[in-house]
Amino acid sequence: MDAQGKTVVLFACFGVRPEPWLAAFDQTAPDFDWRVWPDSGAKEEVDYVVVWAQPDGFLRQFPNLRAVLCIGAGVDRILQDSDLPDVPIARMRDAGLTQGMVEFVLARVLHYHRLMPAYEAQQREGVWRQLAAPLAGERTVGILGLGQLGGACATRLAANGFSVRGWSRTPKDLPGVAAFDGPIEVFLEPCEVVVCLLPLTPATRGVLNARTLSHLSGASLINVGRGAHLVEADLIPALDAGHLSNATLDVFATEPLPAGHPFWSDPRITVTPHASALTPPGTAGPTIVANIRRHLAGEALLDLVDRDAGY
Ligand code: NDP
Ligand code: OXD
Repeated sequence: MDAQGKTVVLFACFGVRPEPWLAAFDQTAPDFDWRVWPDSGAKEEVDYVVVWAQPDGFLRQFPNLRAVLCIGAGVDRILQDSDLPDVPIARMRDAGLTQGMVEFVLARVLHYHRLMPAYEAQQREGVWRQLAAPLAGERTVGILGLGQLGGACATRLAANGFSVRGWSRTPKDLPGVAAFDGPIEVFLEPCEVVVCLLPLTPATRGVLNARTLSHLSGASLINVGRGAHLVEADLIPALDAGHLSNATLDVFATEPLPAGHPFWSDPRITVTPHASALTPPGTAGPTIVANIRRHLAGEALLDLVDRDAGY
């Protein structure tokens, strides 16, 4: 709290432009004292930190911190902090973020479903040949992770007529989605397109690897979860072996993807710069403010992270 008794909220989102966020915060909470790292003022005055991609040990420096609010859905980076204070952490759950992810996943699934990679290859060779594409109902799409984002993508793909199956830790009941919580190998077997929307936890790290990918046959992979879900060294061998035909990768073990990395130039791989769903400040700013107001009123934060589960 500052000297005037105002709640102090520090915006410490590394690699994120603060201006659009401050515009959204100013509109919804002019009564808070907003500060932007590194201009935090007195560290003991900071009540809440709005965070993204913070360095290790960063949060420990605020002795009166009451809670941490993440501008992203994935909190793996926060939880990897080896000196994390024992305060509640809220992840982002936002309609704008969800819509962005649904649009990206739908676009890529339709791209593969309607054989666009084959037509693009034909065009490069000047070939005019019609290819028979099945209708959506004959195409099986598997979604790894049926949470806020995976669940929304799964129901949208089902509404578009695809045969959708989804994999989660606990059983789910989503309209038009065959839910599955057994071994991933069995889940993957019939999938022609696989979308990864898992959180990165010790249980999901490296879940897409030579062994699991070998259960696919000519499938397309869309990884929009985290780079470390995929054992990157196993991807090109899986493409060469025909387990995969194509991949869209939005997330990578090292970001930005290093210059000269083989993924940049492989025509079977589409690289996007961790941009499948950017959290929109216009919708997410008010979501964060409403959550802080709840906490100030003595209620538990919404969208609390379960530290034991890791998401
Ligand atoms: P949620 O926490 O809402 O959902 C996670 C889902 O994964 C749940 O269905 C959960 O199961 C399931 N899950 C977790 N662990 C396992 C496991 N070991 N085995 C099987 N299923 C598991 O997350 P969101 O949907 O909001 O986001 C998912 C991820 O997407 C984020 O963590 C982030 O990494 C990534 N993301 C990427 C973005 C990008 O720009 N590329 C943007 C936003 C998010 P259960 O339901 O049983 O708990
Ligand atoms: C997120 C992300 O987790 O953008 O929200 O990666």
